[in-house]
Amino acid sequence: MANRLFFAIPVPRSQQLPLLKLQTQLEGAGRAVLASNFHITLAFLGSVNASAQQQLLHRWQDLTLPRCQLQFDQLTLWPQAQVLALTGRHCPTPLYQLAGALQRDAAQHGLHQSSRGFRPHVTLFRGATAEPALPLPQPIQVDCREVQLMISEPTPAGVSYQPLKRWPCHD
Ligand code: 2AM
Repeated sequence: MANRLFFAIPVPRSQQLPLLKLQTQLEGAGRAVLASNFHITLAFLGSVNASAQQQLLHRWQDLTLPRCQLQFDQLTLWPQAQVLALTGRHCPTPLYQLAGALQRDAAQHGLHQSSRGFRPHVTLFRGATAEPALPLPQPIQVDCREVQLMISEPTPAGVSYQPLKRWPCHD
């Protein structure tokens, strides 16, 4: 049995409100992502079988990331993916390095090969085709408190993300 996996930083519940407000202001831009699904993808792995999943968890058993913050100051439309996302120009170095290492590890072990480098973002809408109708009024901060290895499962009510393993960030 295989799982569709990705490494991500969840947006803490206490920081979801500004994102929900933005979705309301941008209503009609596409299919709004549920607040409980807000996250920053570090590395998408694709479909991973049980043996590869075990090896992956073994390789990353000592994954560490210091607590850090991301500032998002733009709304960006990626027309091909039909994604409207919150994006930022600056990324803490340890987060950038971790995402790169996770992406390289996936490619080296026959999992998904990312075609682009890490671009920190939180997807707000899927199925989006039009440029955002408003500039971001003010930057939005997201704290990186933990890294999660997530299972993505389709359900009749939409996609569901379940953490398979969590690594709390350290001080
Ligand atoms: P997103 O971060 O832009 O929303 C689970 O599907 C997560 O992995 C989603 O958050 C999604 O992107 C990301 N993802 C899905 N398919 C992908 C792909 N082919 N390449 C890179 N990331 C992907």
